[in-house]
Amino acid sequence: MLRLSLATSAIALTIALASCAAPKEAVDVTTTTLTEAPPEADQVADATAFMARAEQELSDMSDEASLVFWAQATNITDETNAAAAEAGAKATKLAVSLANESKQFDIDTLPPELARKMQRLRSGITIPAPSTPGAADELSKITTDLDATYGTGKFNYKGKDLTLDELSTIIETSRDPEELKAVWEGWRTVSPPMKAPYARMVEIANEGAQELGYPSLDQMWLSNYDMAPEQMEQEVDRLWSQVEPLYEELHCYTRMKLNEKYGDDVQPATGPIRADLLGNMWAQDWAAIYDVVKTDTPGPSYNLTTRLGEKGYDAIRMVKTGEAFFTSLGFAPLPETFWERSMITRPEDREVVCHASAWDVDNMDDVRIKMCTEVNEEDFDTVHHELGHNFYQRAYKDQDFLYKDGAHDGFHEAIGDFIGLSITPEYLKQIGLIDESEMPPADADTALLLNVALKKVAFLPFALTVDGWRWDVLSGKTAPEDYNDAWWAKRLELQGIVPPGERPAGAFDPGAKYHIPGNTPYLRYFLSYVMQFQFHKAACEQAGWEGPLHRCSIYNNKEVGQRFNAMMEMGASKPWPDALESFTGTREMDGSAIVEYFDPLMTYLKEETKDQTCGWDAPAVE
Ligand code: X8Z
Ligand code: ZN
Repeated sequence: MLRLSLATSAIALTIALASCAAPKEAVDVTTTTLTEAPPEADQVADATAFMARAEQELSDMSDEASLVFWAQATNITDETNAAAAEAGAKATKLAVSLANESKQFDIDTLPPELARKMQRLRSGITIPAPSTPGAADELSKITTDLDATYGTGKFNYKGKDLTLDELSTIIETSRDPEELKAVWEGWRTVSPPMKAPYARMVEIANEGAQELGYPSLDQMWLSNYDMAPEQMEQEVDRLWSQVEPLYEELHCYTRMKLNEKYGDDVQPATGPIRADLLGNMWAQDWAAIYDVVKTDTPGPSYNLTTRLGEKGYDAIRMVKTGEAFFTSLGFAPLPETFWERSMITRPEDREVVCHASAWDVDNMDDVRIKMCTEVNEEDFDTVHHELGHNFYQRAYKDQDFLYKDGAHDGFHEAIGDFIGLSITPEYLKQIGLIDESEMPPADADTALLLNVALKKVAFLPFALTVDGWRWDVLSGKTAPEDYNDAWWAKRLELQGIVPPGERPAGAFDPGAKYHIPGNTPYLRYFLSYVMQFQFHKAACEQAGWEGPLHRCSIYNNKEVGQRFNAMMEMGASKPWPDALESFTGTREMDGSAIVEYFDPLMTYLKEETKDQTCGWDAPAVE
């Protein structure tokens, strides 16, 4: 599958095809019969032949381009950038020309199988170019340059050029507000040069989307969910309204603790939170400030980051441990080539795109990860996340090319994180990372849950911010001169956070987050963070678990593994509600599982914040 977004590569071309919604008038194939009028036999025969050729050509192109993209992402040089730009342009041209060719067939008269593939062919290009001569080349050059600018970005701090990993470590560990502000602002000096090319890219890609029959690219992205784009937006609103109260409570509690630590001058007790105090470069995961916000209740006596080090774990052992979780569920081990070809740690001798990704280079067996793994809890989670992509890719490898993909992109992101939710104290004991004597007692549950909430609940509005901002940019609602203000308006509205100081003219802060220059749609992570709890709850029920959800681990459970694999094997061959139903018994995405998971924590937080003025009074953003 030429799915060159994050699940496979950093270059912004996804011929990932994920839906059944028609470009202008979306059709929900879960409820609509596409074959009411018997199609002309000739049309079907022609469409079948066209599709066979299209899948073959895309598959060949994918094999070729993936290797070029891998070479660039694991060794950024002028040459590899040029080769990647060329391969990207070639792949875009092919994808666009096939999508345009497919217009000769009337989707509504084709048999459902063929209609589904035809639809995926049309809506699945992440950054489409119009067929105007030169457009695909210009677009590909821009996306490759954006990617390389981000990948090689550095900031000179105290006389040393620091990479994003090094700057991130300071944001995670420093408790000096001046240092935090300097480093936070420093990383954002990397992105202003991206602003003009980004605006040009939006212009070209929108022309591409329009040529394919969509009003703008945001609508094309939203057409990849087996329903009309407007309906999908409503779904997102519905899910957010389910989980928003969780976030508001966590925000209120965290702000209170930050105010206690830093005082009113640094973090006032009311209003938004200062973004650089939250332990993450983008304030998307707050687990690094656990020590600052921890509860007064008893907590676990161990720290997973420290423990991994004490037990002699290195990056490879972390990945082996992740693999062992999957094999404990009945999945076949990773192939030898995974170990030979993956990039598991940052190479010393060259520039690489460090942002973690998982690749399916030949759409068959050549799966790999690319990570700059460090021995800590965060990367232990990320290892499971990335392996989730690889095991999904292997599970659907026998599907037709256009179905070698997630049921929707949120499924792809949720597989590994769902496994990660089973990294419980009991599991850590089973694999020897902690002793029986260190098993946290029941009264440590609040503290354990807070640690997970700082990763998972804090993330939800961030994910909506990224694509909320981007949809407005792509639809033309936000003009280039307003990019940065619109970004901070969304950050304030949804996350209740503000920058540590005034932003300079020319700032392009969205560009300092990988997925903006990398052109990876971000709604997928919001969906994943909701659905991974749905998967977890369903799995724990299948396992007959009766305790609290956060203590449940499905490690070693072959029955759950078999049912999970059955969903994974489907790939994108059926509308996503079918896949969801096969594992969870429900056809709807639903936030009630994450709400249930954190229920004991929310009771605690509400009590702790009862004297606070929660919320941050942001003016609503239209
Ligand atoms: O980009 C990723 C993965 C690769 S798909 C490492 N994630 C998002 C991010 O880092 O912003 C996982 C969580 C959200
Ligand atoms: Zn991912």
